[in-house]
Amino acid sequence: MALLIEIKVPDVGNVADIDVVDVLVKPGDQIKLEQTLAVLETDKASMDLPSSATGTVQEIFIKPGDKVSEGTLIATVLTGSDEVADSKPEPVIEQAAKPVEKAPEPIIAQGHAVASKVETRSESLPQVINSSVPGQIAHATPAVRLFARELGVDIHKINTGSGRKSRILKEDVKNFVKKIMAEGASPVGSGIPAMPAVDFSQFGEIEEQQLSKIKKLTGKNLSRVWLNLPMVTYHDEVDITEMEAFRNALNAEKSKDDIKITGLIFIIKALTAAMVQFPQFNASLSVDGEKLLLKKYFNMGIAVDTPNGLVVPVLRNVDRKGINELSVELAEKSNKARLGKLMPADMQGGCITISSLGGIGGTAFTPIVNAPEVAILGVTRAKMQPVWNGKEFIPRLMLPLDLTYDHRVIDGAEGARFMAALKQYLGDIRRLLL
Ligand code: CAO
Repeated sequence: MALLIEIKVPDVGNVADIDVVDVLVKPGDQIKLEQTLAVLETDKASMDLPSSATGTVQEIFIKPGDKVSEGTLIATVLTGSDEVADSKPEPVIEQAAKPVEKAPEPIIAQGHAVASKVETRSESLPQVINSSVPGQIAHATPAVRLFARELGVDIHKINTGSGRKSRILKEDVKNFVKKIMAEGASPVGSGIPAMPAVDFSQFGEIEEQQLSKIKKLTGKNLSRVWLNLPMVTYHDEVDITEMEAFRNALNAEKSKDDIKITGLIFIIKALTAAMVQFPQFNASLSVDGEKLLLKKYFNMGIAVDTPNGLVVPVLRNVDRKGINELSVELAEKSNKARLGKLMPADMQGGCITISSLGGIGGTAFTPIVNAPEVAILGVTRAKMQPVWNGKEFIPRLMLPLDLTYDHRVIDGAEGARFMAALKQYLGDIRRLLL
């Protein structure tokens, strides 16, 4: 024989005006014994209201936002007589949960069974219903939600919990953080919303191409630097007419098989001299941001464009090497880089980096500091320009330079002075002997 069961809020220990957080069923739904009908919440507890019968929901009398008390009618369920629970369902207790002192009793209202499951938490945060996955509703207790909040994790991003009925447990939050950290992204910190996924195929044909390992690693590192360092880029240009004449003269003396000297080698020497003069450019900031770690060695990273992406081999002790030796070493390292044969040691220990796009073109750009270094020098294409000498315009070869620095370490004036010194060395390379 079919019975109409009224399901009411049970005795929850003298608490009135309990918030209805969610209603999980609707009229017409087939529900099973113990299926959660609604989620209620006080400032100290979150409660699942499970059904005490199997049957069809006839009517729902509450909605989210309502306030209910003991005895409030929740729903009516049409059921066969043998489908009514005759024993008290077990309360759902999760990690960090404290059961109520007084266990909730099944309530018999108008001859029909109403059961309850109560969980009490010491925290006062509301329970989270994770609705980020359509068709799947996961819960997290206030304790877990508090834990997630303390770590800055948006609990809605955790799709499924490993607890009963897909509840999100502390362990799930920990695993989520571990996964994000392993992927190198910040789960929290920046609070920057993720880019939305776009289905480009709706606009036309597309092709998917895997990024190279180097590109993926570089991308992560650059994003990390971008988010951590307040960077400033200072632009200037230097007259390298004399330097270029000297370089051409040196190259003219070389035989066909000799390695030619490129302008970059002079830039390496001039940059080294400027770092000797301004030691704060040959330094790294301690992780706690309290100390400057000054380096007494001079190793220079050179950004090299390769088919697989950007790599930065390091030339060591550039202060102790001459123009010819550095030319050979740069040629060797950049060839090795292009063949993908650099060893990790070849790319470690840099003090500052040069990124030269001069062979390609450009008038200026804003390179990103290769942290924990504190500065990077960008170079674009030198070109002949009319320069006013007080009486007339004369053609001079002008080289654009872009100095990006970590503003936590380098002040604007220091950056400008450093650039002025660099220009002096490049403008008159005899000064490198001083
Ligand atoms: N202005 C004008 N011409 C320049 C120049 C400049 N600033 N820099 C280089 N050139 C010329 C060279 O003299 C050479 O000319 P010739 O062929 O007539 O001799 C030509 O451009 C090619 O030079 P190069 O690039 O082979 O040699 P390099 O020593 O200047 O640079 C290297 C070496 C390894 C830095 C470079 O090959 C390279 O890979 N650059 C790309 C770096 C990069 O991708 N940076 C982006 C980083 S993003 O942050």
